[in-house]
Amino acid sequence: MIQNLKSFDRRDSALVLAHILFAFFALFLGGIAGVMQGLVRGGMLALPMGIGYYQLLTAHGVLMALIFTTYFIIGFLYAGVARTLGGRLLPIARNLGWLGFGLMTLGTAIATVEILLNRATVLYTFYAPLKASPAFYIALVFVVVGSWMSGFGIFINYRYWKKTHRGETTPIFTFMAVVTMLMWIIATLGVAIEVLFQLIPWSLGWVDTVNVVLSRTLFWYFGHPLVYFWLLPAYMCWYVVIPKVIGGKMFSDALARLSFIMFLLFSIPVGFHHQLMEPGISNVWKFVQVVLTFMVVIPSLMTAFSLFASFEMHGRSVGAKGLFGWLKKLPWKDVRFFAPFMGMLIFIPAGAGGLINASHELNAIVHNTLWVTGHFHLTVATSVALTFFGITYWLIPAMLGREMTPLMHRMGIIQTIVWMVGMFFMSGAMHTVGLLGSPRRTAFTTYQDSADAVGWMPYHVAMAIGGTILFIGVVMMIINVVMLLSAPKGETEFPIAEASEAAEKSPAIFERWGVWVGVLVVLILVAYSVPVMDIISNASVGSKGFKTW
Ligand code: HEM
Ligand SMILES: [Cu+2]
Repeated sequence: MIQNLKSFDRRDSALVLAHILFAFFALFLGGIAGVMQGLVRGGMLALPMGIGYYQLLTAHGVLMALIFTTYFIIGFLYAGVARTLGGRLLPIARNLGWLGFGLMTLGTAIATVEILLNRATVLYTFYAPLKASPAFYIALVFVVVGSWMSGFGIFINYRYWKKTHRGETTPIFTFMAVVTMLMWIIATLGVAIEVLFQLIPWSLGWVDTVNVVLSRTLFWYFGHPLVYFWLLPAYMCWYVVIPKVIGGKMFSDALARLSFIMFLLFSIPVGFHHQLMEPGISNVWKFVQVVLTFMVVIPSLMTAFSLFASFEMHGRSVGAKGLFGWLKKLPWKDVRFFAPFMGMLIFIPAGAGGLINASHELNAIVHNTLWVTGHFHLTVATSVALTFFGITYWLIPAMLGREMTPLMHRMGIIQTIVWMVGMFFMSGAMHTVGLLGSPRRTAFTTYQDSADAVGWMPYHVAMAIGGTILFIGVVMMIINVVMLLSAPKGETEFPIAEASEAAEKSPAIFERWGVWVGVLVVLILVAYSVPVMDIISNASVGSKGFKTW
């Protein structure tokens, strides 16, 4: 049983809040870049002061996909670990958390300066042979190593708890946090190798050329689990927090843990589904990794089932009748529920789009078009972002010993609706115009008035309108955060649900990390060793660096 803690240790709150507020600062800056991109592509804005479109796009991708997400996630995980492992962090975990924060912030600052000085206009995927300044790549190392420090802090705290609670099952929040960080560390090894052994020596001029296919392969070995690094914390909210917010129970503790183990196994050996159009990788290995990719459907459907089962169970327990009567029993006016629920809903079309992207033949149609951009603005920028916003509404007051007011619930619900409307236009237009062939990552152009490109323009205008509405949503969220910081004093719970009495107990095998990491390593070796040996032994001449901006 989890003790019901009234307040957090102030030192833990400070660590958590530092991460959360930094995340929202990044969201704000990234939002400014985003709306400008939309307006440029809609033909409504020419960038002032010599700012380049791709420079802006690099800033947007880095700030949103890498900084906003990572800071928020680490703050959220630390808060939950403190909450579920006895009420406060071990001093060493807290110190590692601060060390991680410091390193990541140093890295973010350097990277931002390099992007602003136009020395790193390589987009957030920093694909070779685009070549940024060495400082940009070194900054990335700081960000990654910083996040490892935070991961180690969580592991140490977990190990200590295990030692002092022999035979007990780890609280599910911490279990999930450990899975998330384990996956993150194993995944970031790929990008660390790419940056340390390929990009930094090359950008410093120690070597002339870079093996491009290898660098992209290492990137996507990391890049797909990156999306699961965003998603798993959102799932943690859906599995563990939401049932408590609605006043119900988790459908099954064991099912939730099993799905996390499956996400751990099937999110890494699958990076080739981002490289389906890449020459230099044989179709056999693309096929193997696509099969592994589709395995993720199983835990995804388990998750969907579990969530709706817990909604229905709760509704019926308070007297809901009929097939869908339980829907009416959900707390629609509670933003802690409403925002993440909208995120869940959007994950249905988002996931379906993902299956399209991962299918070789269909990928050929959508690859590198705005369809893809539309897709991940549903996944990360809606499902994940709205869930993180939903968490913020109780996390900040819980950290500060404050309390939300009904006005804040209303503001939050309006913010969520604004986001949904903006995304409907922006992502809807991106999906459609992508199918018509409009490329992503392209500044305004009509290709000398080519008929096709002119036909795309109305959709680009819709994109710009949606982007503007979304930017209003960003500003509203920032206002909400400021309001939360100065909310009236009071008590806010950190909602953690218990499993329903009818549910099976979780088997101990779920915490045999050696087993799961072992299986994962085998899967990674199966999926990657032959193709990577191919890429290395049949390497072409390699590419010198290009500065296209
Ligand atoms: C105000 C809200 C937002 C607006 C107006 C916006 C707008 C845009 C636009 C127009 C593009 C595509 C540009 C192109 O391909 O030429 C883009 C790309 C992107 N956005 Fe957003 N976005 C917003 C929020 C977010 C959020 C919250 C995230 C993630 C958490 C995000 C992540 C990305 C990423 C990763 C890219 C791809 C960058 C690249 O291709 O290198 N965006 N965004
Ligand atoms: Cu992927």
